[in-house]
Amino acid sequence: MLTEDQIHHFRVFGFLALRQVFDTEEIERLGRLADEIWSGELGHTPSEEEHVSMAPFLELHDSTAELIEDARLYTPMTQLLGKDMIWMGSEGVQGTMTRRPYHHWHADRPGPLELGYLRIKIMMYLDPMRKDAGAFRVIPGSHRSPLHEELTPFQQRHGLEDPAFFGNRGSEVPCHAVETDPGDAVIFNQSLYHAVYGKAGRRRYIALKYATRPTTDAHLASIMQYSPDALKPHERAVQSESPRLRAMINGIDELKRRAETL
Ligand SMILES: O=C(O)CCC(=O)C(=O)O
Repeated sequence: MLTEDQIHHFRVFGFLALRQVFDTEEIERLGRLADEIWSGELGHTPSEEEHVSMAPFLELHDSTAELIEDARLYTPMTQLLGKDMIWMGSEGVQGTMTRRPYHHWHADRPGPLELGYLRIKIMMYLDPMRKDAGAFRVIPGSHRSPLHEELTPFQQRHGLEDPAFFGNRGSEVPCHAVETDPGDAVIFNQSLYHAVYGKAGRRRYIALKYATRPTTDAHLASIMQYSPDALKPHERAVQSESPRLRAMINGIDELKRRAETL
């Protein structure tokens, strides 16, 4: 359960670190299950240098799917997104999504139209992350106008090999590095500008995504633009008997039909 202070922190800065949500035994078990899923799906054990990115991920195994509705994550999500929130899918990544030692500054949901539709991603790093060794860096408050729009040049350049961000190297942009240990969870608004520098070692993470239930065509258009697969939830989620998961999936078919007519 989030406190009022934590809710304010999230609304104002666009992110929140929850410390030691899961204990060592739980996180080690999750790490073992994640390794098993990666190895099983790939048909081999990934080497330390190998980049692996799977979505959906938690949905691939009964034991990991439980995390989606674990009260320690689910309850904070309902506080921030409402009890009628929807499930947007999960990711399991070893390395970075860019397959590079860095992931330059970007927002997952950029642009002024996106600021009115709250989507949240939870990052759970299975290995310790430090500022210059793979930690999740954020520009606090960049999920809000006018800072968000002022950072548009970052979004335009983040795919380049060695871009300058207002004359700075990416790793020198003023920011807050959310250093984490396994068991911590980082919650962020997907319109927040974030980056990663200095991937070290295996760098494994699991991500969970939730969103406010869409109520307008603009919300649906945004989902279709950035994450159309979220409207096609994995069979394990669709077949689930769990009231929480069912509530998060409920009505998605209808939303998908509406979205397809836009
Ligand atoms: O690799 C990470 O820790 C961050 C991933 C990221 O930037 C994203 O999911 O948008």
